[in-house]
Amino acid sequence: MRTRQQFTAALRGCAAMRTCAASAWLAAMPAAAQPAPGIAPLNYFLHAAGPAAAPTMHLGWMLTALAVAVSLLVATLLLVAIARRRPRADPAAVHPDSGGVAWIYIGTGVSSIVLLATLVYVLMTLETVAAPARQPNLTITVTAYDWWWKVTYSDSPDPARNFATANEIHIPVGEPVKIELQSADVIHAFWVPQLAGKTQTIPGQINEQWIEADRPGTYRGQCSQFCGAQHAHMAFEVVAQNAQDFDAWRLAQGQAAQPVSGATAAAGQKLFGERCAGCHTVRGTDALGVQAPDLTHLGSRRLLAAGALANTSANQLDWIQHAQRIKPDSLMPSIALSAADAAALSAYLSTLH
Ligand code: HEC
Ligand SMILES: [Cu+2]
Repeated sequence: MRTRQQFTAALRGCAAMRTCAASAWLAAMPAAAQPAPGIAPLNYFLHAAGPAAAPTMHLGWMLTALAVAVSLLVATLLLVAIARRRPRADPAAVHPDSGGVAWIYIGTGVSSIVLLATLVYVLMTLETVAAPARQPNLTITVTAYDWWWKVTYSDSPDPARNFATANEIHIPVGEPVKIELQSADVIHAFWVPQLAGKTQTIPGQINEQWIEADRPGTYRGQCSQFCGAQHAHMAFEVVAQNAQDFDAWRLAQGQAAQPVSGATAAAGQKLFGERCAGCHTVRGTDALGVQAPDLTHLGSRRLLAAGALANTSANQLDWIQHAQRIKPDSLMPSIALSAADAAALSAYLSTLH
């Protein structure tokens, strides 16, 4: 709610000018998803949280410093040139050649050496982040869809630890993790700025990426290849946990949904079977749809609809009834529900934790 008010206040100026259609759209938006603590724009430029990201961040700093230094140097030389302009009395005067050409040689030489050194540094950085220092023990498959991420854990010999979830990737801290990237439709790109560079997901091809987090925390990820109307609402989170917490999470996610008890939740489950099961899976039930996020442990996720909303009961109902307003063109239809149906569905969804 706070976010919406801040946005609305910030946009009041342009709304008054009647030039800003976005303000009306924002006013119609439900409470926006709050970023996890510590997440701010440009955060990735100031903080790297793992060995696949730190070298590129340092490279970014170095290139920025170099660009600033060159700009300052050029500005200074320009000022000197202005100060030493031709005498006003004789604007056509040409100075006798007093070593000016030497400066061209010096400038070209220094620029070439600096550019070459930069090239070497860039290649060394690429080499450093190309592969982790040791072989990853965990492989996660991430499949990009318009406009959400399917996250599949399938590399355990124990089938209870294999499952699919959506938009939230958990990893053990301090371990390199291999990410296999696929796309179900168009080209997207997987990017967790604080953990690694971006890698495209291309239909019909498997790309690879590795990420590693030095410390526990939540790291924002974002699709970084324009993929259609809701490209901006195609976020996800990487949650890095200590080994024990990660294992507990993985075991819990592998469980099927608990049988429901109570008439309202049972009515909600029936409704789910009729209206939602064609697209969504709830493991342990007849709902086996594969074209949409697995909802078996919906309640365990922090955000809803690829980062569009905070995951609360109210937002779940709002999303189900107004998906096309919240994410226009999304492949989830807006579903009209009577008050009784909404209550039943909500009771059922709250059992999926
Ligand atoms: C035509 C297929 C389709 C139907 C029918 C459908 N959904 Fe969805 N649903 C989707 C898709 C696709 C998404 C992902 C949308 C996105 O984030 O862009 C989604 C997302 C969701 C999410 C957010 C999941 C997450 O992890 O963030 C919830 C909750 C949800 N649907 C509930 C329902 C319920 C409840 C019903 C039935 C009343 C339903 N859906 C019917 C396709 C469908
Ligand atoms: Cu995308």
